[in-house]
Amino acid sequence: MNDNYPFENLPLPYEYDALEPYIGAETLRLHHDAHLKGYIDKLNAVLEQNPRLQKLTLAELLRLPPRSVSPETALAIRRNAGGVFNHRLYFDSMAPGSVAPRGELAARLRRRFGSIDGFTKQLAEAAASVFGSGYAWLCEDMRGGLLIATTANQDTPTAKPLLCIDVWEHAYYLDYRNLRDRYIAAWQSIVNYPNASARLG
Ligand code: MN3
Repeated sequence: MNDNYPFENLPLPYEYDALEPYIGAETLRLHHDAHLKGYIDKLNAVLEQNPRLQKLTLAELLRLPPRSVSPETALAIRRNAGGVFNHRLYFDSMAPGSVAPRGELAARLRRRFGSIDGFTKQLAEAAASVFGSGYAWLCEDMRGGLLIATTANQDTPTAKPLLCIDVWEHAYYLDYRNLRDRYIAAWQSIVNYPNASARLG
């Protein structure tokens, strides 16, 4: 895992066309090779100017103590370390051919949301409700409870993320134009629940 400066754009764990017909190869290529690459390059540029931050992991960069850096640096890190973290998790939250949640994750989803369908419906509603650009997340709180969260821009939730859906228009516009609901519905067919399970505390 490349978790320190200099950050690299690691290859996707699947081919660009592997998520078709739900997400097209052109969308995925642009999203990974242009959008994520942009956040990586900008994060590296900020860290190049701030050598004392170069040893920090991505998670540590996202939890920098307030006022430990200038407001401009703090904002640039929040946007770009967030952009790297969020996109890595998003691409890791997908796989060709979703299988239903199993084991401990399935049990905890049922306990919290009543059923797996109840969870997917609430996640879809949360993703649809994001105003402008952002993400919807499944997270685990410090007591092990599951929750759904939304964030704006490249902000990252305070609870531990297990999976996320990117609802910035660049994630779906080529495939679905402005129809975010259609993208969200299609996305349910490519969710990587085994990866979400592996992140449970
Ligand atoms: Mn994106």
